[in-house]
Amino acid sequence: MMTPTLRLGVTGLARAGKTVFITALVRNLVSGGRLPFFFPEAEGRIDRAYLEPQPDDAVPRFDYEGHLETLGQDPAGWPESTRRLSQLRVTIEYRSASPLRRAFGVSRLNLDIIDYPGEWLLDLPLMSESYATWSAGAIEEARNGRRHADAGAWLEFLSSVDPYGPKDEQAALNGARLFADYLKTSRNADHVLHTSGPGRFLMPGDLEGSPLLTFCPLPLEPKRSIPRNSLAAMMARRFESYKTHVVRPFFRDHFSRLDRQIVLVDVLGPLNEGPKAVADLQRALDAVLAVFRVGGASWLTALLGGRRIGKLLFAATKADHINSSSHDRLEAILRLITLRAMERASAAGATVGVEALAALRATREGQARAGDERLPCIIGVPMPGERIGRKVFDGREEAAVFPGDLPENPAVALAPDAGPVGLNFVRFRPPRLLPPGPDGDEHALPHIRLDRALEFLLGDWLA
Ligand SMILES: Nc1nc2c(ncn2[C@@H]2O[C@H](COP(=O)(O)OP(=O)(O)OP(=O)(O)O)[C@@H](O)[C@H]2O)c(=O)[nH]1
Ligand SMILES: [Mg+2]
Repeated sequence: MMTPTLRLGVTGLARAGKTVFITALVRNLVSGGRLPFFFPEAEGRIDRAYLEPQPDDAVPRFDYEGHLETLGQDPAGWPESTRRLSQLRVTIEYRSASPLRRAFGVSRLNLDIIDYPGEWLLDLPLMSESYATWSAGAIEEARNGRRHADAGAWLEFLSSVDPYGPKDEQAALNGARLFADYLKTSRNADHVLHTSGPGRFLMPGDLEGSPLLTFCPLPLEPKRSIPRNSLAAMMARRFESYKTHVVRPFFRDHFSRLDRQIVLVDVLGPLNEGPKAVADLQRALDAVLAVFRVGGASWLTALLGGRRIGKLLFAATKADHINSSSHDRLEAILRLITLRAMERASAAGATVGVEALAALRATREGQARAGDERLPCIIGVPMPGERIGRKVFDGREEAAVFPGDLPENPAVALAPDAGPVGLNFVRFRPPRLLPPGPDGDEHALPHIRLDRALEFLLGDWLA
């Protein structure tokens, strides 16, 4: 009999925690982990799990070993931001929980996952946009968005060209370069920013220098028709080519046939930045998630065909940055941010879950004395250059941090007139990976609720 394949979509904007999540998931399956709430493992029904060659020869393999090596260095480091697409297949050999199926012996399941730069996800909503609507939105964002200060040179360029004038390759090249510079500068200045892309302008991958990226938005007059051979006509054609040759295949090949999806969201970074950053996150996620075929049909999957996602888990990542007493509040805020997508999915018949997790737990909880009081804090090694108050950390010293409290009422996090939540948000070093014990057994990696996520996503398949 053929081994069934489960395609798990790990969805998340840039820096959401996809690569770390996938690495931790594979390591916990392949080398065994402490997973009390992942029942197939806890009940001892998983015989073994191993990496198989990835199914698509044209797609590079996920660099699992490389990422583990980075985590295992002394001092330990996090994997770099992802620059290209990669894929992996884990085969799980297990014994079913049902006596009848167990009688047939060991069962197998292939788990297929892809990893990709989070920036590319921003492209998916472009599929439903015309050049004119996209231009209007992007120009509005450049004029009035959070990073309008970075858009000066590009906006100046826009005021110097006539979209309805004759096409001009040099103008297209200049415009595209200034637009890309603006997107990159704002992104570098503000790591929690989610622009409306295009994603390849931020992370070109193998399209670096490609003519497919030689376009930018232009200010168009709503009812005026675009003459053939004008600059606007040329830009619009290239925008359409980008959709046809870049975005559509990316979606069709990797997202249109998912069985399960986990949406990873870094809520804490934007929360710390303030309500505008949270609103940006919400807008970007909402646009991206509208594309997926969850439960029923979406306009895009209706067009391209594909499977439907039956189970969808929303996960707030990096929960080890706050005390466990705040995890419920973090979940409540994520619920509110993704409310629309969640309601759409439930209404279409998908099973939806929400969870705060840390795929790789970098801190432990403790108490610190402040006068007579004992306050709950988290303890870890801040990355070099991180600061709390005036103290700058060297990357080796351990510190006890009061992370601060999340608001009890999640709506406060999204209220436009509220201030930032005021978290002490410090990047911590990943935990030390200890070498295998004398019997060759690998040490389990620390995590928060990764086992519950696995149970939600895989448990029923392995039952
Ligand atoms: N403390 C902690 N930090 C985490 C965890 N997961 C991710 N991070 C942090 O978040 C950063 C980004 O994680 P990645 O897994 O690289 O994020 P990504 O979604 O793959 O990002 P792109 O490749 O840029 O799209 C890491 O470098 C860590 O600093 C976690 O479980 N705990
Ligand atoms: Mg990554």
